[in-house]
Amino acid sequence: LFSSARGESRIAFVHLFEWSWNDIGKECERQLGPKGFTAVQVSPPQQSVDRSEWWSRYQPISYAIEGRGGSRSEFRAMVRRCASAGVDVYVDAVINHMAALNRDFPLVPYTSNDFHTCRSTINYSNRFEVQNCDLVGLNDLKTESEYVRRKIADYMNDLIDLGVKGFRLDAAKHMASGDIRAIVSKLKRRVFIFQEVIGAGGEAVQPSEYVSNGAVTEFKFERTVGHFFKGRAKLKDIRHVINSRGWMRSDDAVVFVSNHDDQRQNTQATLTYKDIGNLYYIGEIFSLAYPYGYPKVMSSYFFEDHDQGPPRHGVHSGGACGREWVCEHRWRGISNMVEFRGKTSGKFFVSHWWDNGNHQIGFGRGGLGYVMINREDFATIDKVVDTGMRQGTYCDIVNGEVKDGLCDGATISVGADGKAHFKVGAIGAAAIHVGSLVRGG
Ligand code: AAO
Repeated sequence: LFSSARGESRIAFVHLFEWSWNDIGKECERQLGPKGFTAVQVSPPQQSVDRSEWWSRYQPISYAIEGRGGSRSEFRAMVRRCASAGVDVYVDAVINHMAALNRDFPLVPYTSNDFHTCRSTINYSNRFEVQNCDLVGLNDLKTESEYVRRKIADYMNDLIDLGVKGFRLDAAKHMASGDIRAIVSKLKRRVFIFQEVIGAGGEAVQPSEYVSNGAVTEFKFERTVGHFFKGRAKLKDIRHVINSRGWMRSDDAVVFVSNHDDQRQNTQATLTYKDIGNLYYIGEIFSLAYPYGYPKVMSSYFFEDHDQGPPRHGVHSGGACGREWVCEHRWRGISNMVEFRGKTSGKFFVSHWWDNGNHQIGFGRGGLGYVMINREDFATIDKVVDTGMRQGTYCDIVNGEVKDGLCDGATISVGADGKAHFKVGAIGAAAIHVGSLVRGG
């Protein structure tokens, strides 16, 4: 029913966490459209409890489009601007529960009858508890009820009317897969659905139950990238782990290096902008180069405290990127790798693998692109490898930018035999693709 995660045009998307609708509209025009981002995931747009913590957005009190992100008309304007720039908008849909208040939400309306009655802490080995008890005290909606399903579908259809093209279903594990199917079947147009289901061995509810409804988050990817790039295993072995037994099919998987929860609470296992050196950067470059899943780039704000809400000023009103907002998606190697992923999408497989037996790897994408990643702490890469690419001079898009057909930074020459010489410093990367050819051979 729903197209797979890697449909023709699903290249990569960005989560502009806590960005305002006005800022997102501008960013679609300035950055996301030109770099070929397929879509942007926006923070939950429905009315929620009025608190400063970022997580207040995950406590709905009604389905009106209003709150910290901006007004309904600003939301509509954002969707239009993004659409003109060729960028879809995905909404983070909080539909499993309402705020941790009394079970009475007159603005929907929901009354106590519309909620489950179990309020105990969830034991994840018990399916009933996962899907019927309150998640961290949040009032759990009776998603098996026709009335509740209709109210949720009305909310999502309202967003579809505003031009929204996809949804992240928050806390999907806490809704029965069949309930999600029933809600999705009420939607008026075909949209991209991806469900947040954190897979964990031994739990009663598993991600595989949800693939029939749409794509699903594959947290194994995040953990694997974290594990290898934090240096806990030889990077050369990462290709034997990704997409191995027990992983979701690539077409069903939404993947990321880090998300808004794990960058706060799981930093031992997850790479984030806070990792010292360029670890997050090269992890993200790897993820965008590696043909598995539909990648989402996390775009954060600087924070110290887990609960800390977003900067008071938006990106374009005094809270600039690099000062209050991290804006990982603008880092040259990350935004240019989105372009790389687009240009190489026709050859969605790994070719021309090279490694040094340790933490240096290189791989091609069937002649459309080649990437070198150096995760050694000290050793540089100084190596001639077979890239499988056509002869020519290419701009290294991690270390340069193509402007008017010229490269303003480092270039890589591929010979008639497909071989090229790479020099890459410790914790660094280089990448070329068919779109970065600056002089033919
Ligand atoms: C806030 C306060 C709470 C208060 C509550 C109500 O922080 O103290 O009780 O209000 O007043 C966000 C925040 C919450 C916040 C909430 C509402 O994160 O702190 O609560 O808004 O304002 C489970 C769910 C998963 C969920 C995750 C947080 O399955 O769906 O918990 N994520 C989404 C959003 C998230 C949001 C909500 C849902 C709620 O992304 O931002 O909450 O709308 C295991 C289980 C997972 C479970 C985690 C955490 O995971 O498998 O299912 O996620 O534990 O409990 C390794 C393990 C893995 C483990 C993971 C833990 O990876 O392998 O098994 O670590 O991180």
